[in-house]
Amino acid sequence: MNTDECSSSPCRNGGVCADLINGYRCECLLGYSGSNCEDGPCAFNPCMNGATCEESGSEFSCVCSFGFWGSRCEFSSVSFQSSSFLAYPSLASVENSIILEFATTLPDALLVYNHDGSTNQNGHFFLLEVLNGRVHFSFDLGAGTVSMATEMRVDDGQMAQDSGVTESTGNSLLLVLFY
Ligand SMILES: [Ca+2]
Repeated sequence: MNTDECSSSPCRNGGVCADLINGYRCECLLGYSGSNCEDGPCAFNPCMNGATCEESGSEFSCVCSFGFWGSRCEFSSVSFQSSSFLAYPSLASVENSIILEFATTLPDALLVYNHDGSTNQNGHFFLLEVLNGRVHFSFDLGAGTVSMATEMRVDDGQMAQDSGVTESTGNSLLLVLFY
């Protein structure tokens, strides 16, 4: 006599039950596993470095711990506490090449500020900052302040995949300044 082991609906998360002789088998939906499809996409800890895994159907997303980023929080980065900065001597009055990569979730942040050391209001400077989520580049080489800004927002917390000023998909800028 064959009993229907599927009558108790043992398969979870949308799994389909197949009745067998003295048993059953669950056919799990994509993203689920286990004999009763009890393991969701977070069951195998895909998020790294202390991240929290959140399930949404068969998909998962990682909420990274502070200082980590990436789809699985596999990358680490040096971060600044609020209102802190690194200070260096002013750049020399020659060609300077600055390659900068950053990731931020803040809509407003100072990235680079360089001035010529003079204390009057006509001093030369350049400034790279994030304002309202967009990168602004400002400078004054003696003819008044010039400002330009990106249209895309960069405060998505993601690091750029490649660098170069012509790339509009990431958070990298290549600045070549001629004084
Ligand atoms: Ca059976």
